[in-house]
Amino acid sequence: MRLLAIAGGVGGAKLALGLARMLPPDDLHVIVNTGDDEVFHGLHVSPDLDTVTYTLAGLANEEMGWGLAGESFRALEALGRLGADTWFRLGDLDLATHIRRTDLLRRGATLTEATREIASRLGVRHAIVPMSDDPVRTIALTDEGELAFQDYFVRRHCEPRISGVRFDGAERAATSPAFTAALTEADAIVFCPSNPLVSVDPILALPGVRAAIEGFNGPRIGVSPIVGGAAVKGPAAKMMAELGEEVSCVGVCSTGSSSTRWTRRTPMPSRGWASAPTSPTRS
Ligand code: FO1
Repeated sequence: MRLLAIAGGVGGAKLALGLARMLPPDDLHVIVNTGDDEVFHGLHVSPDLDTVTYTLAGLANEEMGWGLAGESFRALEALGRLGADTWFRLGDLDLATHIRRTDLLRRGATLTEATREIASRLGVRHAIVPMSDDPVRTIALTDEGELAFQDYFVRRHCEPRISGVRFDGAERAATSPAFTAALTEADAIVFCPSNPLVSVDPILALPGVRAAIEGFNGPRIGVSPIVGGAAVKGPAAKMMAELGEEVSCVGVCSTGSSSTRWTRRTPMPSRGWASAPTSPTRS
């Protein structure tokens, strides 16, 4: 059974880990959102790719929900002393990943190749695949104006009220070759319990993805990140409420098709959404 899993950060990583424990490496492709990617201190940071990679490698920092276990922040403190912005907390160990990724990209590697190299060096055997090798940037439209995703999510703690979400570059971006191949070869598609608005939707916004999923013949299974009217973790419920979506697994299903509030709405052709089990990480 070849499975294609669509994932964002923590929620996606947790289900991907469970799937990786059950499936041989050739049978699982985890397609990961890169709309959250950002450049900090000149380094290309791919938060969701790293969360999935660290989780599958058994190296994730479970208390923070991002980065590596046993992390320290001495380099960041030093950067702060030198006048750099430090609201996005890059750990000392995590920095190695961003330095290595940036160097690989600078030498001509694609994001897919850089991700494969880093994941394989960290001992991950299943395929972790960026949704695209082209830049796509998630922008939150808020009552404080347009905010780049990490600005909204980390610097402003998701406090501004959102009226929409946009994926800059999505219409020009191509799906990564491994994503394209997995879409045609998969026997089943699983939507991980990731934020439908800013983790799943950027992937669906890439040209051809929605049509490929609509035309897919196998099972399409969604695991809802909303349980009992609240997000298992993160700001999904707040964001959905602000956009007028029903905060439930039904709402997740419909937001999963509205990549922005001004694009057409096509119901996701899912054959049923399961609720994620409640977890100690519920916020
Ligand atoms: N999330 C935070 O809430 N605060 C941070 O300072 C922070 C730093 C960070 C550094 C590297 C990384 O890969 C992720 C990081 N995250 C941080 C998580 C990230 O902002 C989000 O969880 C994802 O973009 C949403 O999936």
